[in-house]
Amino acid sequence: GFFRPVADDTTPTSHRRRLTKVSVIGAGNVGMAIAQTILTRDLADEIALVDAVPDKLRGEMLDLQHAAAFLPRTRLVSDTDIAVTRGSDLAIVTAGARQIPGETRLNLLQRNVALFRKIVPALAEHSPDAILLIVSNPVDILTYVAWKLSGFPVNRVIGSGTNLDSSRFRFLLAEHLDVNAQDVQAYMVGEHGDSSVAIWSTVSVAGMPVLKSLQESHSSFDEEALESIRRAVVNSAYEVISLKGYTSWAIGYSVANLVASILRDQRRIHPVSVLATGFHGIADDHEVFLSLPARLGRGGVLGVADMELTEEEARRLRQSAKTLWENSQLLGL
Ligand code: 6V0
Repeated sequence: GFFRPVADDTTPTSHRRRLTKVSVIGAGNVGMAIAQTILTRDLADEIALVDAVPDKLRGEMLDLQHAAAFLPRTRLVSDTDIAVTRGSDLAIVTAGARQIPGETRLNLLQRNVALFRKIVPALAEHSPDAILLIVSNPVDILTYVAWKLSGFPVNRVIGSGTNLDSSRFRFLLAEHLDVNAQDVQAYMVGEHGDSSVAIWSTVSVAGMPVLKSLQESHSSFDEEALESIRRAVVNSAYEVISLKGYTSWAIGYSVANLVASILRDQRRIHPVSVLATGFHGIADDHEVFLSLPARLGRGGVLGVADMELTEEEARRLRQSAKTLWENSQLLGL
């Protein structure tokens, strides 16, 4: 060969770094944006892509492979058979029917539960120690479905939840205040989508709470104005979908950000969909997944913050929990 061997590699097995494998199920707009961001951020040694449409899947894989000269070395594999995901550290599920303009996320439910019955048990069988990260919508209830179908402990099943809603919220506030969105702390919790709850008391810039000063400087910052900002966050998803047909870049970055926190054991706090039973007065016998600020690391969800909410915020959360629980009861899991 081109290189002459130097010596046998005698590195003890215990000193060899275990390779990190991430699988992305569903190579659509969202799955590919996620895979692309994971590649550029060098978060995995191997990425396995799975989709039901073989030509599109192979085309996407080749297209990414052709960028190898510009990227960290990452092995890319793809197959329509979920066995290609064997031994994953993390499996990200984006497969599913896409939200069509005007369709609510809950309408997607029945279509996607049938899909999950095919995908999730197979994923769990091939990667029994993996962390499952669910992105397909409606994400909160599908995270619950994935938890039930996988039989995994609850710390290893996470929904991307309001991580994206929170970044949209931070973007809007950052534009308004003319600061970098990374310096804006602001959490949206609860259901991803229409009923998400903006926690105004968490809004701070460089550690300084801003709501009070905003309300003092703009007499217009009343309850109604706050609700219109929350609605703008919710509507931004529908706006992008009506303009370009789907959303991809922001969800790609937001999921890759979760992947980094998990695989690199960063212990960062992200609003993601977790089992919320018992939090904020959610009934002890209602198993529902909703977004709450969660501490993420290599073990998955390491802890969930019991944040202080106003009575109104807690009431909205319980309302979403009730709707989600009632819907999940119709699924017969
Ligand atoms: P898309 O572009 O239609 O991609 C879905 C992919 O899934 C397609 O390529 C399908 O071929 C594939 N697929 C279908 N059935 C299977 C199967 N059995 N096995 C493997 N693959 C299959 O949709 P898009 O990528 O735009 O969206 C994917 C999902 O993400 C949808 O449910 C969206 O609603 C959801 N999103 C969730 C967000 C969040 O914040 N949680 C944000 C954006 C989109």
